Order: sequence, then C-alpha cells, then structure tokens
Amino acid sequence: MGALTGFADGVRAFRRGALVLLLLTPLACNKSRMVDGLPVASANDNRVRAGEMRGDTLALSLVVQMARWYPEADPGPHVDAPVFAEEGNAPQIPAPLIRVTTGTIVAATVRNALLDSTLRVVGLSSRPAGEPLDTLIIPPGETRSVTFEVGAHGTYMYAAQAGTVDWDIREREQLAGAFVVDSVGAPADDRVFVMNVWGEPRDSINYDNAVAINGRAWPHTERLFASMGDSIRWRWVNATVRPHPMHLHGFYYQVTARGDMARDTIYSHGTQRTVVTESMKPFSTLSLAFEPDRPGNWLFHCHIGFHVLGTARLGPSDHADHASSDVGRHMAGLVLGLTVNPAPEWREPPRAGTRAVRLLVHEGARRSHALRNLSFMLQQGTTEPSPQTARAPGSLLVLTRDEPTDITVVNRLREPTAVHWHGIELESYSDGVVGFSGDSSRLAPMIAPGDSFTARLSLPRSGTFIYHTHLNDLEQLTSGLYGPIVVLEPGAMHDPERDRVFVAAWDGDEEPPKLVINGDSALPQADLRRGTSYRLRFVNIGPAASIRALLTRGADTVSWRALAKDGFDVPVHSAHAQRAVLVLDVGETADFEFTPDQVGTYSLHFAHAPRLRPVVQKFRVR
Ligand SMILES: [Cu+2]
Repeated sequence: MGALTGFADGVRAFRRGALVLLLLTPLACNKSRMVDGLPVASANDNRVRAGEMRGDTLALSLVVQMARWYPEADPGPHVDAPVFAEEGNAPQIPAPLIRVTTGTIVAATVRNALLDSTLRVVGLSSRPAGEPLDTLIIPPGETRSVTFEVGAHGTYMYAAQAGTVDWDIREREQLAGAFVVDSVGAPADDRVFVMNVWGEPRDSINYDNAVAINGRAWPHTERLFASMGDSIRWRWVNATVRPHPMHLHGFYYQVTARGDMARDTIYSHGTQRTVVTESMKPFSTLSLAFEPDRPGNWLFHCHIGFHVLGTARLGPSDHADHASSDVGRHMAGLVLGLTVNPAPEWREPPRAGTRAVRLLVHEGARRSHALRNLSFMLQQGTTEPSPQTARAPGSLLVLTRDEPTDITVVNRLREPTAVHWHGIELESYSDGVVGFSGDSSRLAPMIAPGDSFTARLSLPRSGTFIYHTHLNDLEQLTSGLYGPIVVLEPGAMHDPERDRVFVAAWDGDEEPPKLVINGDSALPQADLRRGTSYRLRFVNIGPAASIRALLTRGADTVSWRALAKDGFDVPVHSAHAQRAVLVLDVGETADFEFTPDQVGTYSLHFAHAPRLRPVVQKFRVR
C-alpha cells in the first residue's frame, strides 16, 4: 500500500525530471509502460474480465491513479488524468470490465491513490438500484470495501469522480467502465463497448477533448470483422455526460435492451424496435443485435458532428482534414468500422429496369445565416436546374420500393463532396464514406468539383430516409447539403397534399443553433381537411441537438398514431393513438398518422429546447 501511495506522490514530483522517473519505474507498475513518470493507460477492449472468481464470489481490487492516456496514436496527443486499474495491472480506459453471472457476489476494494482528490464511486452495487445511487466516498490514499450480490441480469456501468467536477466546464468521464451481468447459461459471446470522454477548455474559444470507444478514437478504434449472416450482438455503455445518437450504416439493428446506471430494461422479441439510429442519453446503456446481409465496409458512429469530425480530435485538425479523401482524417472520435466478408454464394442484386436520376450539387447566392447556400437539386427532364433557385433542404427524392435506382450526383461546387444515403440498405461502395465504403478492390471516392458519382440503390423497403453530405460535413451540412427521401410502395403515388415532410436542420454552424424546418424559421400556414388522415414525416439532420415536436389545438396536445421510425414500421403495440409529442435526435426519422377531428387552428411546434424560440407550422383545418 505504502509503496504505491508513494508512487502517486512521486508522480507529482518527478514530472519535472526524467532521471528520477527511470529509477522509480520498476516499482511503480510492472505491467505498464511509464512515460514522464506516469503509467500509460491501455485501451480496454472489454474482452478480459477483471477480478478473480472464488466460488460464487468475484474478488476485485481496483485502484484509481494518475495515468497518461493516448486516445489516438501512441505516441501522439495525450492527457494525464485519474484512471482505474486492477491492482498490479496497467491502468485501463475504459475501466476494468466487471462481467459475472446472476447470483454472483462481488467483493471489491477500491483504493484512491490520488494525492489531492476525494473519490466518489457509484455503480458498485446490486441491480436494479434505488435512487440516489449508493456512493463510496474515498479520501486520498485510503481504501474502501464493498460486498454485494449483483442482482438482475443486464448491462450497467460503474464510474468514479475525482474531486469536484464542474460538468459545464470540464468532463472527466474516463473513470468509468462496463458492469455486465449475464443470466446463468446465456451465451456471453457478445462485444462490450464503452464510450468515455475527457474534456476541458484550452482557451476562450477552443475545447480540448478526447472522445473514445473502448479507449481509442477513430481511426485508432478497433476494426471489427464479420461474415454475412453472423449474429452480431453489442452492448454499448455511454459513460459520458453527452448524448450520442448511434447510427449504423447499411443495416437496421434491433434494440434489445435499454438501461441506465440503476436498471436495465430487456425487450421481448415483439417489443424490440428496429432502427438505424438510437439515441443514447448520458450515462445510459444500449444492447443491440443485427445480422449483416451484404458485404463491405460499414460504420457505426455517433451522428453528432462535433463527436465524429475534426473537432472530436484531441490533436490539431485543419481544413485540409475535413476535405481529405483519407477517412482517418475526415472523421475522428466516436466511430467504429466493421468489415463484412461476402458469403461464397453472395451475388449482387439484379438491376434490371433501373431508373436513372440526376442530382446536381449547386451553390446559389447566400440567403440566410449560413456561410453559403448549397443545395442538392433534382434534374427534371433534360434541363439542368439552375443554381439561382438553390435552397435547403435538397429536393425531395420520391423513389419506389424494389425499383433499382441509379442516382448520379453531379458536383458543380468548387470543392469535393460525397453523399450518404442514410437509412437506405444498399451496396457498401455507394454508401458515401470517402476512402472507406466499398471493399478491398475499391473504396468510395470523393466527388471532385466538376465530377460525378453514381450511387446504386436497390431500395428493399418503403419509408422515410435522408440523404446528406458525408464530407466537410459541418460546413456543408449547415449550408444546406441534406434532403429527404420518401420510398413508396410499388404502384403508390406521392400525394404532397396528404403526405408532408418536415426536415429539421441548422442554418449555419453557430451555437445556439438556428433551427430551420424545411429550410426556414417561419413557415406559411397550411390547410388541412377535417376527417382526412395525413402522413407526417419528420427528419432531424442538424449537426447536433435533438428536436422536440408538439402538435396542439389551443392549449391541448392532440393525438396521432406512430407509423414508422427510421423507415421501419413500428411494432403493433406502439401504433396506438398517443399524445402528439416527439423527441427526434440527429439522424432519426419518424412517421405519424394525424387525422384532425375538429375545424380550427392546429399548431405544430418545433424546438431544440423548451426555452429556445420554436419554429411553428400552423394548420387551418376546414
Ligand atoms: Cu456523440
């Protein structure tokens, strides 16, 4: 004990001198490399369980000590921060994995090897847990013990806070790890991923942050491999104070459980939602499953631009990164890459009777807060659309299920771009992630100025989807490079009178964001008919921030019926009449059926937060 406490003491002293460091290194920690007197935190892939089973008891000895964390390359940009370790082992980010079966007793000690900070540990307790959560308070240099029966099976987390943290200014969520309880006899061959964040202001403008999945940020996150038809099951732990809408390219996934610090809710088969984006609240957990049925390279990532673009990088990033064809430069942070190998019998789907669509990318005269006015413009007939009519959002693309469609994107900008067909199940090469989508023989290119790219969509599903830029995203997206896709059933006609699309986005990238619906902050009144059913389709494709939509008549919130989420029909049990309130995170779509039953005025309010000025769509019902 004393020696290790002495080590922590030493950390402070010998950051000044490497000579002392060399002498102390072997004493301090024999399993981790030392740099500048600090042990280097290893990236924990959550495949090795912490502690030692003795009968039905897991004996676990944890310590919190200062360590050096390289969230990107090693060597590379780093932070020095308190980190969990198992006693005698290298410190780990995320914290050591606690994974046991139901009925297990955990006998844990936690030693606070920090010199100056009291440690507050939560999550080392039975589940479900009551509120407030039990907290272990451990003064500097001291050790506390806790023994508990793990309780219900599920995905949980434990976390610690060193000293007092002002969450508005700095983030110290590298002190957290997964706590998984398996049912006895259940397979435990899934993967566990924990998101951690460390952040603090560098100066009055810039914020340094390290955002990581299992201890590493893109492109240094683990590369995953699977085969077509594999049953992929992941448990995700958001150990951060930020929300993360987690988006899977190319495939739907089933949400099999959702939880938080205190409890997990496991969904039975009929109540699982099927989504391409699921929003994880701060300190929440998500269990998901999917079976990839097409080969290629696919991403799973947070859809908040600030968590996956250059600003997510701890190291410096510049404009050249944003427009780079290297996916390791134009993306960063909370991104995971999955390569699906083709099955031997796999063949590309037939494309007989393919429809051809031309989509121009234009820049028009500046017309709003955004720095520029960029737009995707659908070509009708043989005449190209004029940049003079450019505006956000891009043209509504009305496509048909099972009608193969080639969309040729013609770039008339002075900069490269790329298009991601969000929520669409398609071939990897057409998925739009420059330098990544595709396979070992070819990777998706950027669309250079004056050049074009043809995305091949086969459209197995009807519903509401999104297309948006996937390059220099923050600037291009908030300047207008996004649009809605409606895929109809074969034989159905699009009726813009009864089928209405509301696309939420930002006008410019400044904060607080300027919310626009269908490109505007003021919407003209629309007419509806009493007793007629309308399909309202909602899309949120801002770079960050969920939106709240509320449909009212006078002081009353009316009701509507959920039809689909991310283009996938909702389970029957969710399709009943419900209060017309919607929270939609970035990268989500949702469809509702609304039948006004009275004449008069209805109002559809959209806002990022209750106190920000809403954008209101008024309906006159006759
Ligand atoms: Cu995020």
